Amino acid sequence: MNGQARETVAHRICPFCEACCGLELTMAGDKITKVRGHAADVFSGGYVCPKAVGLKDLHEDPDRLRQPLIKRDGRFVEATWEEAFAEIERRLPRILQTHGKDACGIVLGNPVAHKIGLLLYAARLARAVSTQNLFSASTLDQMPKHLSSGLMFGDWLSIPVPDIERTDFLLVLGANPVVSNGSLWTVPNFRDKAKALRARGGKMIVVDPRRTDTAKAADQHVFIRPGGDVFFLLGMAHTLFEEKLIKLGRVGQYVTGVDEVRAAVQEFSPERVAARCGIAAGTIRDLARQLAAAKHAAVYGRVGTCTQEYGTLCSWLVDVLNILTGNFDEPGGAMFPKAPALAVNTLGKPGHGRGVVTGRRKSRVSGAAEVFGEFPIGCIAEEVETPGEGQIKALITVGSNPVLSAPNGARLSTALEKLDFMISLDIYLNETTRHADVILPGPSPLEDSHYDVAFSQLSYRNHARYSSPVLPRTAGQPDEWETLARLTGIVMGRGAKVDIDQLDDELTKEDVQRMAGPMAGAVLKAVAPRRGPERLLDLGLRAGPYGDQFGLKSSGLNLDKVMAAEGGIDLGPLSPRVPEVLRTPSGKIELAPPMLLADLKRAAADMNKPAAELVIIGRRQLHSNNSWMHNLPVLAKSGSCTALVNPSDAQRLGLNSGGKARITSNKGSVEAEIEVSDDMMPGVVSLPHGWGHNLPGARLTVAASHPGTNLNALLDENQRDPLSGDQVLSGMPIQMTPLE
Ligand SMILES: Nc1nc2c(c(=O)[nH]1)N[C@H]1C(S)=C(S)[C@@H](COP(=O)(O)OP(=O)(O)OC[C@H]3O[C@@H](n4cnc5c(=O)[nH]c(N)nc54)[C@H](O)[C@@H]3O)O[C@H]1N2
Ligand SMILES: Nc1nc2c(c(=O)[nH]1)N[C@H]1C(S)=C(S)[C@@H](COP(=O)(O)OP(=O)(O)OC[C@H]3O[C@@H](n4cnc5c(=O)[nH]c(N)nc54)[C@H](O)[C@@H]3O)O[C@H]1N2
Ligand code: SF4
Ligand SMILES: [Mo]
Repeated sequence: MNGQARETVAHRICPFCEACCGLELTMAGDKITKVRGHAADVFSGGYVCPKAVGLKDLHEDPDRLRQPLIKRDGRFVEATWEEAFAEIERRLPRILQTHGKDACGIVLGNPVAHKIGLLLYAARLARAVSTQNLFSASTLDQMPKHLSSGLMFGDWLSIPVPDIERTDFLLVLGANPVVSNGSLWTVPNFRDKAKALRARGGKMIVVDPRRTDTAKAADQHVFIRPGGDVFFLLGMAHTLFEEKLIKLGRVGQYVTGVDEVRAAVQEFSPERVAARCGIAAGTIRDLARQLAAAKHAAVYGRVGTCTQEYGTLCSWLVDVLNILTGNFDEPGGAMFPKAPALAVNTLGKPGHGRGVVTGRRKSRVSGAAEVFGEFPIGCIAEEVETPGEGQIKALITVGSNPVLSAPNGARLSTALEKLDFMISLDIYLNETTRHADVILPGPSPLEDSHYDVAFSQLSYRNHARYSSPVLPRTAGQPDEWETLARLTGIVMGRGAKVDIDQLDDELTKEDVQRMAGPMAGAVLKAVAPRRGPERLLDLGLRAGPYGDQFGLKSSGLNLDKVMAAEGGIDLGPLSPRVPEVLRTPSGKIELAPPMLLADLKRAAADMNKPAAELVIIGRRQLHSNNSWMHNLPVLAKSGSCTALVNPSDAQRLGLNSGGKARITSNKGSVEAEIEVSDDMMPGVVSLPHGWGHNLPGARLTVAASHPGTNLNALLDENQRDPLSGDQVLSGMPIQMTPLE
């Protein structure tokens, strides 16, 4: 091509969001010249959103770290990998020896779920450190759904998803999949799937304090008072019982606790809950009747229903409605995916298990219960600040930016400065990693392999897809699993020069022996040439529900076959899995977990809480991803951070579009640009999260030039759903005053 590098085409699954779209990348040498959807991808069929093109800017971003950084005398200097690990070996083991394992906190961020190396090897690091002080983005997000699913179905990750291609009625609460592209529900091209649902005569209804793009694509939109979902859902359940609309269907024989739920929802009639949720009793009854009458229906609740003080109750009630109306585990209803690899609900004895427990330990300072091995992320600052045994002295962050992503980042920033040592695995010097002593960057997403271990467990259709690296890694750059393995070696006392392949062999052997017992030797031999995450994946695929069982079932899956299938392997629509999927001790679906029934008393006592005059909620934006994509020019030019205000509030407060306002809560005060919008429910303001890139010491050139406003500066790190530990991010009372 006239002296230019020859163009080649490569395929890669997009690592940015849960939709997991297959991309087609046109490359000229190591440059991306075009990004589009991979039409032959069996799962996403060519769909992409505008963020996909950000892959090029991310790969080329001069601010993206290519070398480790070490802080010396308060300034970051570039270091070799040997120097970085030597610094860690010099400082971390000493802290662990002096202060104990809990002195080292670990924070896992959103990208950990999107990267196979991070997901599988951060777990190993956490096991090696064995700290109680484990935190993650889950308590800013979906922990309530893990807990309700764990209590009802026996495993934290047995989360049902709507079978969108066969449903006739979809009730969406607190989610905006047209923009977010779906969450706890891997469903690329939601918009067209919703369109098809309506075209075949079905109906979509959205319950949200904002008329979102998803609401605009729906048949009906219902405003709800932020934090009011539990009351709305209780009113729905009440109506189903009162109007004798309950039909459990096939799964009925596996459900226990229906009578307890009937009694528990008795006091929450639509008439009593209406004011608290801001939805008229007649509307609640009508929606319950429509849900019950639909041939196939699914209720889906997401981030807006989790990040509130009754998050676990909401998450539970969503599935209670699915079950009570006979839509659970049925085609067109809410169904369990069956992932090909490493899903707990495909392992062990089908139909029974140990279930889940919480609160095996309490956090040291505020006594928050451990849930799914974690404490709430809002506890980090107090655990660093408060002296005593178990105080956090060292912190390891992995793909996590809690200074922007979590409430009250200002307090967290001050606390992080008090640490004796902080390590960040991250690709940017940003608001959080500026506090680190050592930053260890991962490779560009073009340089690593990809398989969605987590999201194949949440997919609208079963599938197996693998991406090989598009480009070779630059010299010296380790894969992130290798970096985590080396940290694990240091923590285990094997030193920075630990042979990570040998360590990986040992730890993998232990894992396999636990699972395969006497077969372990043969199993390991079968995957012998592989190393790292690929070996674990091959083990998972071969032992999984579609696997070749290490040769016993020659038609079954293994990694070679998945690698050879360029657009992936389609494993069909979701199919009923109850009772096989259950891992509860009773072998039943627990409709009435005692912990949840007890929490209803809290809700009942709160039923008459008056609405604050003005509250704030968050939103996601099409050209942005949480806190870290504002540095990519192609995306930055399309998104801006504005506070959406209903016209009646704007008029009352003297606010105008394009003008600025001061927003104040009892936690903080920020300035924001105003956008008057009748998409907002009166009394509710919406500001996107992940902005506020004006903090000193970060190296985000593009983001700093349009920093936006930090929503989380207004929120309270001590406000949580007490059951799941999820932080309350929605419905904070605020005041607004115009600024000249
Ligand atoms: N107010 C409010 N706050 C929210 C939310 C909300 O709705 N409202 N949403 C919450 C939700 S759902 C989530 S998931 C959290 C997310 O919050 P975080 O877990 O902090 O995730 P991100 O903000 O996406 O930041 C990702 C971090 O990983 C780094 N990174 C990106 N790619 C890689 C990589 O390949 N390797 C490594 N090692 N690092 C990488 C980025 O530089 C950044 O530091 O935010 C939450 N915060
Ligand atoms: N473009 C883009 N895509 C993303 C992300 C991103 O930052 N940008 N982030 C990714 C991540 S980490 C996640 S977890 C997913 C989340 O995916 P979604 O759950 O779809 O997230 P949001 O778009 O924030 O939608 C939440 C909705 O809840 C509404 N809401 C707020 N409070 C309440 C309430 O009290 N009740 C009800 N019923 N609704 C309420 C908000 O108005 C908003 O419309 O998106 C992912 N995809
Ligand atoms: S929807 Fe998500 S996975 Fe698909 S292209 Fe956009 S960012 Fe990537
Ligand atoms: Mo999230």
